[in-house]
Amino acid sequence: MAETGELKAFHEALLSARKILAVVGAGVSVASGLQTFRGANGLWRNYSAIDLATPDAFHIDPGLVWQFYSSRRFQALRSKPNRAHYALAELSQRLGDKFMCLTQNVDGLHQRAGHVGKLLELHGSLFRLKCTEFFCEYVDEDNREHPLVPALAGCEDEFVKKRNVPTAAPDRKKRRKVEPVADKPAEPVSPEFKPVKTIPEGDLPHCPKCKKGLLRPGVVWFGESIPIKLLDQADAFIADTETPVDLVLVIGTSGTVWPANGYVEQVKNKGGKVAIFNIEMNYKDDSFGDFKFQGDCSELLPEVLEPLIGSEFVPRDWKRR
Ligand code: BJW
Repeated sequence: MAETGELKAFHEALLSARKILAVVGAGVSVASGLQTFRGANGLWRNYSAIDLATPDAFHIDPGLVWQFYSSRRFQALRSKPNRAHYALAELSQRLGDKFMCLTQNVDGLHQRAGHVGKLLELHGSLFRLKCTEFFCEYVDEDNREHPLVPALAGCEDEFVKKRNVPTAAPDRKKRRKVEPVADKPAEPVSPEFKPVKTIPEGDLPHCPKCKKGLLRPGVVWFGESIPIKLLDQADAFIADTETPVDLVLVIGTSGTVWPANGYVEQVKNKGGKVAIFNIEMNYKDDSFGDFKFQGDCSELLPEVLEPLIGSEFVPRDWKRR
């Protein structure tokens, strides 16, 4: 936690900010049991999560990439929002249009915590499905079935200690909706090497509209463009000189991916203050942030945002790990 003087200065910036931007990354969902991309946890069956998040990986082996995303969908569905998600959701409710959250996360936990208003999922959603056929525009915006097809059953618990596996284990013969059943979020562990099964393309999810195209996860992979509509909304929020963004909260992200990291720079270059919340102070160089809060953001955010959000916003059934 920051020195008292730094916290006081941060609170002054927080309370006087005309608009606030949050740029959020995978670290925010760690307390919910989900893993980050980079570092020791960014592995899936000995593949780098980064290498699997590319159009090339999907082109070369869609079965491999689908198993990775099927596992991620399952993990996200069975996890619960944590205190960081609830703190940001409360901020969104209190500040309305004066707050925008740019999340790089695709797990849907912000919405499940009650986030309202300007929440932009820059990198898409695990629960959106899109057809890969060029002329087919099929999109399923909110599909929470698991497994999507029988061939995708069996790769659910890669990162999960056995004691946290839900009592209602997935019925691999039937498709079903996954309910979050564990009070305690699953804890990520280093995955051991397990060979990945080969799935013929015909057994993967296909488009119900054109009946031809392979479906893909509606996420934004490296080299793909973030939807222009989202970029325009983010630009408009930051470019508005009448009501500038005076503070950007950079939460649980390594800041290595563009354009998300570019928005932090833009606010800084326009004279806004930067507050970094991270378990490790690895964001850019040492001099980058005006305020630095090192630690688990699910612990830090509710505390440092308290002057704006109060302390009564976390649901009663939320359990600390
Ligand atoms: C905690 C914590 C706790 C842990 N509490 N903290 C060369 C130079 C510059 C740019 C480029 C370049 N070459 C290519 C580019 C552009 C490229 C890019 O940025 N590449 C860089 C890697 C170099 N960007 C793109 O390609 C983007 N598109 C684009 O630029 O389009 C241009 C275009 C225009 C028009 C037409 C065509 C193209 C798209 C980027 C999409 C990124 N996609 C992914 C996958 C999404 C789907 C999925 O989830 O699977 O997004 S990759 C991956 O990285 C994922 C994440 O959202 C993203 C960011 O990662 P994040 O969230 O920061 O996670 P980590 O793991 O890196 O960090 C976690 C942090 O949490 C760490 O700091 C921990 O310490 C911390 N932490 N526990 C607080 N408890």
